[in-house]
Amino acid sequence: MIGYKRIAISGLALMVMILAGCQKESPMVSLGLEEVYTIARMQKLQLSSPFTGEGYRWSLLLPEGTEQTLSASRDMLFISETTGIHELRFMLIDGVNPLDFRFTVNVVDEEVAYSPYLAHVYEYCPAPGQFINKMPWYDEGDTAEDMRRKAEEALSGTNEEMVSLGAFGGYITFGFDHTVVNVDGEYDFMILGNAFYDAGMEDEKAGSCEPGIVMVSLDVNGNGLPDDEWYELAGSEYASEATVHGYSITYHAPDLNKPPVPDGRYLTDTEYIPWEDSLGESGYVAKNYENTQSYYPLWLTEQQLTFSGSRLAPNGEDVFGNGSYFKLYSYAWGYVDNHPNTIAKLNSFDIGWAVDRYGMPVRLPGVDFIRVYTAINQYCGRIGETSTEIIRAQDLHVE
Ligand SMILES: [Ca+2]
Ligand SMILES: [Ca+2]
Ligand SMILES: [Ca+2]
Repeated sequence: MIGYKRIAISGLALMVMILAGCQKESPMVSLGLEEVYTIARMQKLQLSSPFTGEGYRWSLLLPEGTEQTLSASRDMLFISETTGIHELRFMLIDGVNPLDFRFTVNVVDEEVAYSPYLAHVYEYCPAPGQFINKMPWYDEGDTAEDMRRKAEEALSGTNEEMVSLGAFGGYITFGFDHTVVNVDGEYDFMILGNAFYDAGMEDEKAGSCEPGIVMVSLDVNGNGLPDDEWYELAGSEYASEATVHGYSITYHAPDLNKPPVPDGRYLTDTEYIPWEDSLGESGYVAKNYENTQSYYPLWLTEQQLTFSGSRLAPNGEDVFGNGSYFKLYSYAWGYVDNHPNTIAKLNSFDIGWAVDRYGMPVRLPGVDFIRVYTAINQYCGRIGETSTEIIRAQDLHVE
């Protein structure tokens, strides 16, 4: 593992460094930046100006003599998908003590070859659903950590065992053994689900399409945990008036003493798991004859679960009007479990789609954490609640 030198300087440390610099008569030591950094590809080099100033500019010096600005803030994060030598420049804009410093970042191959496939599941937090406690399988006594590990085993590498996220809001957070680089103008990673078009519905692109929204995050604080800012990847419906941003929903654990209310056809209890949402609506995740286990995550002690995010409009059509056959239409692009896995492009994602909470585009050099959540709150008769499933995730820049 090739590390990088991270510059994080407290007032005291800075004083010590300046003193050391005086003794060695080396102005670069007092500056707190190195002349040469060596990092592995797809690893982050995070630098910070050791001094405050009126302005900052970090840039990449391009071979043709031009400069590409990387950051205009005190901090700069550099990452490269490919190996090679990069010349960088840091300018501290200040009327009293300006600085203009050039340095080199040498990007080399990793020592142990990266895997292109999902390596870690950080959180598995499904909403209630007919495949919860089955995908992955819950054994009595399992904890949240056991279920996280089971989800990780199911999805790691090319295992391709299905993991269900349940009804609206249920999510999973995962990552790779490296940072996924945002290559400009290219898809960066792919996530596969279990969507399909019904026979004869290829032109309509409808069948079992259960879109999940993707969020991404960069490990800015460098602690290896997904506790940094999250950004939504804005898919085709992001700006639609039918999309509800800032939506939230609360599900309640089923009352085991309540007499079930069957519909006499597909459902053993139409009033199984109650929910209410931020729009003032309420309803139930019903229970069906086919899946008889608990639909509420059995490893949790909480009696209610709240999820929030952007909600896409319902996409199902009750073809015969009796709940026997629902056709779920796909959305155009930018969602998981929304088009068949055979169409790689429509299951691929560009970090360049990231937006902040205000909907403003964000330029991320790469991402360490990816989250997928079920984006529709919908119940479809015989086939039950709409839930996103995933089976694999893959970095498209690693062979
Ligand atoms: Ca990209
Ligand atoms: Ca973090
Ligand atoms: Ca699905």
